[in-house]
Amino acid sequence: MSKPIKQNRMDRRSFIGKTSIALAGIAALKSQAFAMAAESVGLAELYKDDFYIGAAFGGRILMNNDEEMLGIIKREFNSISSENDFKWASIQPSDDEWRFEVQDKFVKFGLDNNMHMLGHCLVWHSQVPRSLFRDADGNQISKEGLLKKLDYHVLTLVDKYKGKMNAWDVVNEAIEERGWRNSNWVRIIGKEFMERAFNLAHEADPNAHLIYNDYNMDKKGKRDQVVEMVKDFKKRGIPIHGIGLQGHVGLDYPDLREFEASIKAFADEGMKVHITELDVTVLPYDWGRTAEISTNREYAASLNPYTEGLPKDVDKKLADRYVELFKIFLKYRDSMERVTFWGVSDDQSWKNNFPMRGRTDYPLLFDREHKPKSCYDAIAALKK
Ligand code: 9MR
Repeated sequence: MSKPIKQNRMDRRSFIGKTSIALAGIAALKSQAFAMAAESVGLAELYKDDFYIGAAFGGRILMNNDEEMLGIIKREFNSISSENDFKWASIQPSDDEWRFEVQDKFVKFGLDNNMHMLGHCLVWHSQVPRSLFRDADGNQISKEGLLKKLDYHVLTLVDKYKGKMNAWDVVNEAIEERGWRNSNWVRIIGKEFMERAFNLAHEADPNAHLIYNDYNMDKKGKRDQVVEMVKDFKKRGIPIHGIGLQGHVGLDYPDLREFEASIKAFADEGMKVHITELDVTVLPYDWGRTAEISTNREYAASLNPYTEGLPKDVDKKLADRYVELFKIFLKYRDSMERVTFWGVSDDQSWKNNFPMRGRTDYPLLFDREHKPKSCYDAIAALKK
């Protein structure tokens, strides 16, 4: 006996209702399964045809043999940067003293896990030993004296890891919007310290990929200065292979069209492009956006609003921001060599303490319990 139509309709409607609930359930399960699959596959695998996916991490993880973090790094990333240990003050704290313990562990970890490795950084104005710019009597060192120290540092370090370290940030943060940073390097040697560093690194390891790295690269002035330097280096045969855009960004800065314009400008010069220190702060600020290391601010609770967790709407904004960024990176995949996050999990990010100590920020892919966040899922989903 056929059912009355009304009944049928009712049935059908409730069937549709149930089906869509069931389908929504299946979709949720599927996306959960996707997320879990992505988590077990890892971002590096998902992006393997596009660019390296890297992470910077601190030496403590290696010294403590932190298996949980090392496990995440092995699963998710195929390029590694050391957050601090290759900086001049860490690796050569005085003229005749070198420290290689944690650095050797870093390189061994990279080799054992077949990872691309970045040495950060050979020459920077910051994180250098006090004695560097002084002579034996404590006076300002002469140009010749500093050139000797530069040669010794770069040749020793690049030679030691020759054939193992794939790439070096040869010079970090030397160019400003209106010209060269007035650092001790420029004051004592002149701006040719930079080409000297690139030449030395190339001499020590002709196969190493050599990078100039800087922050605020979206700024037109900086972009133009960097392009001018690259053109000049190319003309004079000074070995430079890549440009690193650090990528310490926020939810509302920089204008991503400007960031993209810089990626394009560097790629157009034949440079490989590296996003070297990516993180997205969600915290409010009342200072000029910057990664300038000398910036310091006193703690203000009003600028630390998410101590109890990240509200859903901000979490969504963060995921959307990461998606916008990754869409740009994928657009330039032919020139984009690597996208490296400046840390793995939120609890370990420098952003919690810069430029104001003691805040709770959420800039990275893994949360304080080391679980992948929505932004992780969003980046993974782009490759499905
Ligand atoms: O994240 C790094 C932090 O742990 C150090 O205290 C700081 C000073 O050495 O450097 C941070 O890393 C910087 C990087 O070396 C260069 N670009 C800006 C990064 C954030 O300050």
